[in-house]
Amino acid sequence: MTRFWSRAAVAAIALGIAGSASAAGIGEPAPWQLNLKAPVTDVAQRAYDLHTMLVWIITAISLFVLGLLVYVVVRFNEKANPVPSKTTHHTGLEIAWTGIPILILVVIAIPSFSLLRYQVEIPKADITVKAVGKQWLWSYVYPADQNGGFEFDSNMLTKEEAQKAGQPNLLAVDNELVLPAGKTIALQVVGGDVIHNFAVSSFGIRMDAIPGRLNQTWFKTDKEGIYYGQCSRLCGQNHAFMPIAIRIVSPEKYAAWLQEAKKKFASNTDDAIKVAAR
Ligand SMILES: [Cu+2]
Repeated sequence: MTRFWSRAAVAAIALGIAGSASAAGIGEPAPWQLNLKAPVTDVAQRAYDLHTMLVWIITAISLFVLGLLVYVVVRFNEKANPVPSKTTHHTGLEIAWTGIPILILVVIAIPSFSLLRYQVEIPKADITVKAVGKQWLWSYVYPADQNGGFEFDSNMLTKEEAQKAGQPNLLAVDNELVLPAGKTIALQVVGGDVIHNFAVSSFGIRMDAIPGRLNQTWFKTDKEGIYYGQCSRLCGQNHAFMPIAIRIVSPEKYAAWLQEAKKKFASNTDDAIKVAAR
């Protein structure tokens, strides 16, 4: 899918809803937004392109069928065509209306399977972190062998707190998942109680968090910023209030943050809990 076509699609949508542009950051939804969020990983970009291609195919098919209907109504109504033809078979036409849809499906399937493979095959990771979905918050675990060795909870901010922080209501959290730009991140996702789902559309990731099963996905982005996501599996009363906020920073800032976080969340480690329980 070329950039031209995806731009053309965006332009077509923009014409339909003039004035939809917003000052919102790239990692969050905008008022009156119709298109997907701006993709910032290769996976998200490829998903975006596949989506754009499908929109064009669907549009072409819909217009073609609409054209045929209009033609039939005008050309073959009782007045225009009082003596209808008794034709029942047309071999050429039957081959065409079987063969062409098959070809269209093949054209869709090739990039679709290729993207699926790209998403599922996790490349060698620079950093591995774990997200645990709980009713109704996310906990993040940074393994000890990667200069981490701590975990913390990430709770949604109240409306007032979010406003104060200059962040979007219902998406801002107290402790963000901080990760460096330009590194391949392997993300393990698991459920702590019921099934949740870790979904961040700017990254093109959406992974079920299932109790007792360790799922894995990955992402890599060069764009620093905050990217918001939400739990995307109905998990109970406060399902809508367990947002995900990922802050992508430079590797230097990440190293500094790790040092700080280690101290800040030291009391959350397993060792500390074991000591406290003694
Ligand atoms: Cu949930």
